Amino acid sequence: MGTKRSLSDQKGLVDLGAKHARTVKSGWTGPNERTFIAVKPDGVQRRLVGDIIRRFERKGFKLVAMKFLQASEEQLRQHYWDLREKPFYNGLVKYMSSGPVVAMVWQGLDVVKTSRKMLGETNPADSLPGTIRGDYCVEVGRNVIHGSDSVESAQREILLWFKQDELICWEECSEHWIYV
Ligand code: D4T
Repeated sequence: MGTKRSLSDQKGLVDLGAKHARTVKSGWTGPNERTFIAVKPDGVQRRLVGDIIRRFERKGFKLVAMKFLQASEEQLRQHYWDLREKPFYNGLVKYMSSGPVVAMVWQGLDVVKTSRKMLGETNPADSLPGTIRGDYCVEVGRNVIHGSDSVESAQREILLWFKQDELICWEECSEHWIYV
């Protein structure tokens, strides 16, 4: 790393430079596990952003990055590379690039697995009421939200959507009421 080490790295675990939130280093395991969540263009158009964020906040997960953007077809082709042979791939890329999305990184214990449960099944018809897709959508091609399906996918997707310095590691005051 040498001279490329960030200021917080050089200071050790805690960077006291931030005025209102202490920033801390984060790994990828335990309570520091991260996932990539995106409210898709239909979710944005249907004014679901606030509710979706509220669900993740109330669950106890920590927001570490968020941006509002219209992604390029190129970025979405990379994002959905594993699905490139599927018949719905081109339509999926077009729909995902057709309007703005809210891209987020959430952090917490088992956040990848738990987020997938909060989202529901890929097909909304298979999603239980109480899940995001179970409550807010009906068709697989307009299923309002994306969530990483594994820790490895999360790492790849976060790298694709965010620069390192856009991930804010901060110490939340309620942490000791969420984790023992
Ligand atoms: P994403 O990746 O959007 O969170 O969805 P899932 O992880 O739940 O499901 P996926 O990768 O299998 O599908 C990606 C994306 O493609 C759309 N889709 C899927 C579609 O339009 N038609 C289909 O038949 C399937 C299976 C919906 C989600």
